[in-house]
Amino acid sequence: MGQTTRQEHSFGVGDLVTGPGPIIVGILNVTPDSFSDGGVFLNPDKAAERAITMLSEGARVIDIGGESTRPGSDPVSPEEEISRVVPVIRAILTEKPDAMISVDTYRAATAEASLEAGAGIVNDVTALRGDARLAAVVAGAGCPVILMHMQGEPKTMQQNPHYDDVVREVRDFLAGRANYAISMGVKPENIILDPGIGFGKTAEHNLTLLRDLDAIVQLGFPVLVGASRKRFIGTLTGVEEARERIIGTVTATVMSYERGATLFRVHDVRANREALAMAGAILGRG
Ligand code: HH2
Repeated sequence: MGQTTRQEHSFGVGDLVTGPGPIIVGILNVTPDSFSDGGVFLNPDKAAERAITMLSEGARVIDIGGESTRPGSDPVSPEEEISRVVPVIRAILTEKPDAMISVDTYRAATAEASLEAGAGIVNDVTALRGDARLAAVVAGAGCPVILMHMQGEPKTMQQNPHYDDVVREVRDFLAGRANYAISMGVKPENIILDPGIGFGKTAEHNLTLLRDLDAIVQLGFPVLVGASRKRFIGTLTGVEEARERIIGTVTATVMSYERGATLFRVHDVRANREALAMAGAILGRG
């Protein structure tokens, strides 16, 4: 498949989480319709430029998505998704051969094409439920995988989210998906868990999950939080424009870090990095 790949996917989560400090995962949506940056990075060179800026600002991973999962969004075809993400992965690695790239997909075909092009992490918002083949792809590649909680599916998930006990249900779901991944041959040390902020959740559900995040941290896997610019931050802060929800985002990042999350999927890398540097120093984790 053309270009040489940068690594043999020998990379494990351990290499990330044992490094100094928290890990910033910079968001790069190569979509026409993402809620805060849709249509901005459709051109692969522009997308690569954005990735390189985020890396220079302190992102340790770039998470590339070719399909929006915003509430109400429609799926795209696998071919379309691959044609959006693979050229961007190639363009980034041409400029920055050591860049760690994660692909935000639930499709095995897209994950395979992305890993082949040099991505090193799979970020699956369906936690290996969306495509029966993905678990085998991830296990075979020996790469880290992010398993995220979602109630329902993007098209309808925000219509009437309901839980009896959101923390218990999300925790039990994630524990179950981690066990499933391990049963399919994924190494435990390659698993990252994510409560799925905004995925089939009211503002109250999101806040409860962030408040009680240690229940998920206690499962023993690294925890990623993706609150960046999301609707509930706009609602709580009164900031309507998604791109301006930086202060609310940074607050969620810092408070999640205090509760034990170690990976943060964000659009605004610099602000989150600076806040985490301060928080780490105050908490004595610097
Ligand atoms: N959130 C979004 C997409 N992917 N992956 C993980 N692991 N965690 C998240 O919270 C998460 C995610 C949605 O945000 P965004 O990518 O900014 O928007 P869109 O889905 O509209 O492309």
